[in-house]
Amino acid sequence: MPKINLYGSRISPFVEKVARALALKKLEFRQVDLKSPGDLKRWNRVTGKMPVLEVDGEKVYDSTFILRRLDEIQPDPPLFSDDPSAAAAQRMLEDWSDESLYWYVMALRWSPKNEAATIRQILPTVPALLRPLVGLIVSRQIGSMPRVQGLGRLPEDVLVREAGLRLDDLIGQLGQRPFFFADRVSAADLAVYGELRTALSGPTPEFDALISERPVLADHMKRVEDCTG
Ligand SMILES: N[C@@H](CCC(=O)N[C@@H](CS)C(=O)NCC(=O)O)C(=O)O
Repeated sequence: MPKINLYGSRISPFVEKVARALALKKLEFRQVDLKSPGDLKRWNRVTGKMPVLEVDGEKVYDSTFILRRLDEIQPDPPLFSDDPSAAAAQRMLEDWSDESLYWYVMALRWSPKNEAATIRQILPTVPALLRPLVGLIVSRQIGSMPRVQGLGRLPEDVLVREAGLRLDDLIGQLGQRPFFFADRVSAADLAVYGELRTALSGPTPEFDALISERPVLADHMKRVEDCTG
């Protein structure tokens, strides 16, 4: 059994995605939580982002690269379909979830109405002495990202409406299948699950409402949980 450390907080959808992939493959791991912003650069000198996975001393960054590495370490069960066209669709959905859906979640987490709740959620993982400073740094560095990306500039009602339409598209892509493009869970399901879990983690009541209006998504999340412990 390889010795595996997962660096990062599970508030991050990407860390959650990796933790669920490890559980699916029944790989034991130690979770190392974020304690200060400096941890990110220490763990990952390339992008300074979490998650980072350490496997027998070898570090891999980026949830997508990590999942590919996990398929090499433990091929069973695979994280993509055996059917090449379904696997391509799963890779594209994984990428869309990481690179687009993520920003809807971020934009609502850092909206003027939700920013204080988001900071309160993040700070408990930081030592008390560092909290005032970290609050300021986090809101300047992370909170400004959705505005730079663009979605964070939309009026809140437009953002919520569009987020709902994206969730409807996910339901359309799921169709009658239990998982995206297949009958067994893939990296696409884990990526979407990570985003929806962060969206439901407290600071964004708008997502609570959007997802409770769409029970198909809650059912999908439950299926992912059932196979990832
Ligand atoms: N594409 C990356 C995204 C990772 C990412 O954006 N992580 C965020 C947390 S949700 C982070 O570390 N942000 C800190 C920063 O950007 O400084 C992945 O899939 O791992």
